[in-house]
Amino acid sequence: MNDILQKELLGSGADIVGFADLKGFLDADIAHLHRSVSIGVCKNLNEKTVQLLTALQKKAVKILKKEGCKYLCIPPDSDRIINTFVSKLYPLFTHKIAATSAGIGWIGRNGLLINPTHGPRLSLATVLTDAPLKNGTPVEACLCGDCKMCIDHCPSGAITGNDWSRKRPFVELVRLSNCSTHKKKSKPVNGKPNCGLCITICPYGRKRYKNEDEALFAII
Ligand code: B12
Repeated sequence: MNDILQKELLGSGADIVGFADLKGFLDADIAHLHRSVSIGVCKNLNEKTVQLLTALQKKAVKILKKEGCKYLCIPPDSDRIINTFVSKLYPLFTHKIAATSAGIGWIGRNGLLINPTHGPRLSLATVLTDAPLKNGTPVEACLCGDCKMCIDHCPSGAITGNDWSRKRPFVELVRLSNCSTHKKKSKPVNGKPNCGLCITICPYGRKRYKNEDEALFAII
C-alpha cells in the first residue's frame, strides 16, 4: 500500500511522503492507529497550503478506506479552523513526531523539521491509521552540524542552541514567548503575525537566496 499512497500523493502536489510506526508514542485513545502517513509540501504555511494538505489527506483516506483500514487525519494547523471538531484534534499529535520517525528529516536548532532537500520549508500533515504500512528509518539526532545561522539571526533571541535527539526530543529549542512576542510586533502577512526568518536563513533547501547576505537583505 506504500507505493499506491506515495504515487497518488506525489502526483497530487505533495513534495514528500513518509511512513512510520508510532507504537508507544500515542495517547491511549488513538494508540490503535499507530501507523502514520506524513505528507509534506514545500510551501509557506498559509490558508492555501492548509487547503492543499487537507485535500492530500482526503486522497490518502480514500485509499485507506478502500482497503478497509481505519484512519484519523490530524489537521495541518490549529488557528485557521477555530471552533470546529477538527480544531480540537491538533493538540492530540504533533506532525514532527511522525516526520522524524518516518525518516523525512531531523528537528533543527530552529525547532523545525529539516529535510536535506527542502530544509525547514515543508508544511506538514499526518494521517494516522492501522494499515499494514512499511516504515521508514527514524532519524536519531540533529544534523545541523556547526551551523548557527538561525541562532545568530533570530530577531528575538528565541533559539536556545540546544540540540534535538530522539533520546531528548523535548529539550527546549525555541523560547516560545520570545518568538510569539516578536511575531506579534512584526509585519502581518494575510492579517496574521509572522516572522519565519529561521526558515529563510536556513542553508538547507535554500534556493531563492544564494547566500546568507542575500537572504537577510530580502527580509530587512
Ligand atoms: C502551536 C504551534 C505553534 C506555536 C507554538 C509552537 C510549539 N513548538 O509549541 C507558535 C505560534 C509559536 C508556532 C510558531 C511557528 N510554527 Co507552528 N505549529 C503549532 C502546532 C499547531 C502545534 C505544535 C505543538 O503542539 N507543539 C508542542 C511541542 C511539544 O511539539 P513540537 O515542537 O511541535 O514538536 C516536538 C516533537 O514533535 C518532538 N519530536 C520530534 N520527533 C519526535 C519523535 C518522538 C518519538 C518523540 C517522542 C518526540 C519527537 O520534537 C519536536 C521539538 O521538540 C503545529 C501543528 C501540529 N499539530 O504539529 C504547527 C507547526 C509545528 N508550526 C509550523 C510552522 C511552520 C511554524 C512557524 C514557522 C510559523 C511562522 N511562519 O512563523 C513558527 C516557527 C517558530 C519556530 N522556530 O518554532 C509547522 C512546522 C513545519 C516544520 N517544517 O517543522 C507545523 C508542523 C504546522 C504544519 N502543519 O506544518 N507554532
